[in-house]
Amino acid sequence: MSVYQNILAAIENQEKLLAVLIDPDKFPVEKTRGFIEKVNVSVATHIFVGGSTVEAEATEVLVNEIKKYTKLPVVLFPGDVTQITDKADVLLFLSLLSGRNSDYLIGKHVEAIPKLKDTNLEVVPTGYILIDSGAVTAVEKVTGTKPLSRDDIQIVKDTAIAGQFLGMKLIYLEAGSGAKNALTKAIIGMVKKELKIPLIVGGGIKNSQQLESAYKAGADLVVIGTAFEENESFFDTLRK
Ligand code: 1GP
Repeated sequence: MSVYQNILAAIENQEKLLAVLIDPDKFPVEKTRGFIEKVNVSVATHIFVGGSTVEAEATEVLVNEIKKYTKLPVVLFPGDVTQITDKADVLLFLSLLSGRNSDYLIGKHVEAIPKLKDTNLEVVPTGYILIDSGAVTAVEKVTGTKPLSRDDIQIVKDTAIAGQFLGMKLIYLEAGSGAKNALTKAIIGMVKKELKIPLIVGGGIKNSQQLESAYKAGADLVVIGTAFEENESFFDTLRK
């Protein structure tokens, strides 16, 4: 079964999914084994790898290392074409639907094809929607786009549905890595109500209460990065 089919099956069984995000730019590769051992005994279901700015070979080195220690699917969540490696299981083929920079809507995708066409990587088209979290995020800086306002839920909702109509298989609502304010239940709930495809939520989720609240609001898969980077004992509260 593909990673995407597994996600659909989990949702069908009313299971909630949790991805641990590792940014190759910030994560010392020698810490991989100890870190992944903690991931393995936690409720995490996926490992996402990616960052806004990452050195050319760093992603592949890290993915190879992660793969030594876990059976969990490794999902590329790339900030750029250089982060694509066939050592991972699946690639989120992200379109930044909240922005109007054509590079991040189609340009980078065309650039990626020579790298992708001879691999067995599963490719999942994903609508990526950045929402204002009160501070300028790395995504905003790198892509030169503005996030959607969190007060305009209608636009957020319409953007997500437009992504679905364009054929995206996932929608990722993003508050930005290390966001001071995670997305509200209201935004998550309103988007989820209208969507027929799985909903990923991430950015600024730092504890189990916020995680539960995102699930209750309708997130199918939650992504957490910074909270694990800053405090690995967070895993202790998320044991299987
Ligand atoms: C960032 O949504 C992810 O792209 C995770 O955010 O690092 O704030 O957990 P955090």
